[in-house]
Amino acid sequence: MIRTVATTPFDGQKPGTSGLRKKVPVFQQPHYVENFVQSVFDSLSEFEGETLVVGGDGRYYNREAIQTVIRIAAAAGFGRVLVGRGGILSTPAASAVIRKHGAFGGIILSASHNPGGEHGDFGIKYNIGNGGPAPEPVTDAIFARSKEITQYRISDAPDVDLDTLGITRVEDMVVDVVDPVEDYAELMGTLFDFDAIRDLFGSGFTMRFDAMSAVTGPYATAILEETLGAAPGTVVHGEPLPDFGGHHPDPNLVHAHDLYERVMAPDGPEFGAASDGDGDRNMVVGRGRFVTPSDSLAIIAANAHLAPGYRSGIAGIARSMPTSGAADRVAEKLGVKCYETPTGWKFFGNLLDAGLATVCGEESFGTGSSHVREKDGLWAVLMWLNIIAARRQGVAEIVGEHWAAYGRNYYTRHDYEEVDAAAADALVADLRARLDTLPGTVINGLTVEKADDFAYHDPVDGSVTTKQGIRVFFTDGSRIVYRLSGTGTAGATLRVYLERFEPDASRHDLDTQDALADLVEIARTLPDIEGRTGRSAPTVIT
Ligand code: G16
Repeated sequence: MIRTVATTPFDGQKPGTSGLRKKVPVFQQPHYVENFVQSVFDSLSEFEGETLVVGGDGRYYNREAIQTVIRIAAAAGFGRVLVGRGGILSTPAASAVIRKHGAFGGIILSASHNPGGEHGDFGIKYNIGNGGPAPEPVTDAIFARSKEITQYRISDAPDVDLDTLGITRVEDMVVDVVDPVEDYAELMGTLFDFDAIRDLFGSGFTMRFDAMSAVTGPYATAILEETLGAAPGTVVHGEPLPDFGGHHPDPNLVHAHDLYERVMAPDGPEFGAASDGDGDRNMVVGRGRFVTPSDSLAIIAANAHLAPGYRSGIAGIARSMPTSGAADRVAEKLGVKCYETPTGWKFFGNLLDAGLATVCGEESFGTGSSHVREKDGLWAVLMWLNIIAARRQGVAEIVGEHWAAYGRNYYTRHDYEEVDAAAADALVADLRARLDTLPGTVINGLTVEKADDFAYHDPVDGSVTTKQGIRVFFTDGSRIVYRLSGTGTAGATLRVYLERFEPDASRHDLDTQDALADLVEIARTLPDIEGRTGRSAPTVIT
């Protein structure tokens, strides 16, 4: 039976950079999930009888939320729900399933790289029919609706058995529990030279893939070990756990430090990779060389033609504004355009749909392509394996040759997490107020060339997105960017991105923090980070 339940709005159901993210207890409040999901459906139209894809990264509260989504979807009139077995679907796999099955859209339960567990983070994100995150007009409509919602409609059917493949019904709606890996693995097989990668592993190539007890475990085990012949045990922390084993499932030098150390050891594996909570981020490290996400994007773009799915070349590259300019140099050489978008994968959707870009990437450990409309951790890892297999070179050699050919963009990001939100807002507002007076100023020997607040003009739909980050450019080609994160759940996170281009190959082996030391100092003092936030050092450096 379908019931109509009276409700009142909750404050703050505003989707951020990537969906609504809050602490688990916030989502556990009566009506909280229901209100948001109903607000999503109320913001859409003409989905009667259509298919909705539902799945999540397996974190705490995943199963409960999925049952609620299914009941509300049935009441709203969807014809079919495709849900991953065990409630599991990585974010890129959900995107692949939406596209392959021509679904109307999908609901993904995840807070990505944020910690999970009873007191950890949870999230709900709506993806549209192209498989990508809902664009801003849709998320704005959802938020507006959430502020005026008075009722939701929900089926009182019993829980669906999420662990058994096959079809059941909730009211008139078909619920199809599907294998979460199958469609995704099949897609990967069409893009990459699996035979060459199989030969690579067959010749004794060693790898360690850290799934961080998050969603990519089943995907990596099926593809790397069972299909491509990587040695059993290549995938570690391969079982998705509700609390990610108490770890922070964020593949970077801080939270995947163990992997980094192991690959850097002389007797370690030749190649290491990790993915995040929901499988869309990736970290790549070869013996003796960590690859920054910005370099990874550039190297993937320069070598994509080595993979069968990209043999005819790429149409263009897109990167988020804070991502380094390394990809721009590749685009120039390839004679294609490099688009610069605000942070957030949703901004790539139009470019990919219009065929303007094939490969996209972000400094926040995200890379992907037009095969889906999300960034894709395992895709990036398979692309690297394909490149390594085709070039018969290790990661360090590939990176070294890339820098020799294009120059090196030294790059680092300094995060100040959980700072007082008002102080962070004031810091950015103050920088914004100084934009006109900064050019010409000499700070620690570097002259400011120009400064602005990044605004994006979408070339496809003409929309304009403003206030996407303060950029300070120096006459020597260096750059500092300040922006506030849109994915945190406590206080504010100030991100400071620093970059300097070094064409001289004899200076390509400096330590990144040393190479950027003068910029780091300027970045700290220019907005007086310590005075305003009380923080004398960043909490995370990547
Ligand atoms: C999300 C977005 C990315 C963005 C990242 C960091 O990633 O999809 O596009 O780069 O957040 O955003 P922010 O700097 O605002 O915290 P994920 O992996 O969390 O979905």
